[in-house]
Amino acid sequence: MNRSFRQLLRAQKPLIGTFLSLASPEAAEIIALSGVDWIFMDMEHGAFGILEVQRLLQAAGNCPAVVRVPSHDEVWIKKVMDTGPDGVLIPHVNTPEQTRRIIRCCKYPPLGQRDVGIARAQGYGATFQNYIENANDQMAVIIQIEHIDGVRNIDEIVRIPGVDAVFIGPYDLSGSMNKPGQVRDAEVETAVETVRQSAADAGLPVGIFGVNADAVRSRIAEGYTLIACGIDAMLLGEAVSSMVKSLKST
Ligand code: 3PY
Ligand code: MG
Repeated sequence: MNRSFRQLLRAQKPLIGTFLSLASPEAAEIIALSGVDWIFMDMEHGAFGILEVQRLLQAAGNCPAVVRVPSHDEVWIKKVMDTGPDGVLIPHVNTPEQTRRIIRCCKYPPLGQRDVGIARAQGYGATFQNYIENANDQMAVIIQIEHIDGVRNIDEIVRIPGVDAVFIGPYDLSGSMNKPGQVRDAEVETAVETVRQSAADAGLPVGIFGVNADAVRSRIAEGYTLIACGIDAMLLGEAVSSMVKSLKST
């Protein structure tokens, strides 16, 4: 049997993925065919809604996909989970109380109280029982730490049952420290390392975002395993721009 994304995540070997921010099933398909280990579908900043997410997941096929929900709102979280992603990523988690509430709506009993729907995740009903019995084990719940308040509370947050991984958002974290965009600033780096160490001590996989390969290479050596590198729109823009520059300079 194929291992689920959550099981791959728990094996703590590097998983290299990239951001999908364009509401394009073709872009999802192209990325899925590119050899990535996972796709980070971004509903928080990407211009797409629930139906687009479902189409993007269909286009991604067998490539694991994690959807970042736009907010902690239970309505968003349950709708996204019912489209059948391999994981959900919840941005801006700052407190243990928020984390407990998130786990409550992401996990079926006994870990939580997830709503019982019948949608794409449950094979539109055809695989309902199997999904209900296995979703807690197979669908990853990843919380994102990206504010200094979350860093302060990290030791308690990582010990809440049901948290499957921690993902660091260095950009928002730098903003919360009044250093927006300074992701390699020494104080921001110390905060990032505090989160990584705390999650590692709790036995959780840790992920991080970087805009390109140079930004994430050292993170892999530092023990991060859930790597989100680059954004589809930026990658497209950079590829076209470098082609145009090379032709214009000849
Ligand atoms: C951030 O860096 O704030 C992010 O959310 C990247 O995932
Ligand atoms: Mg962020």
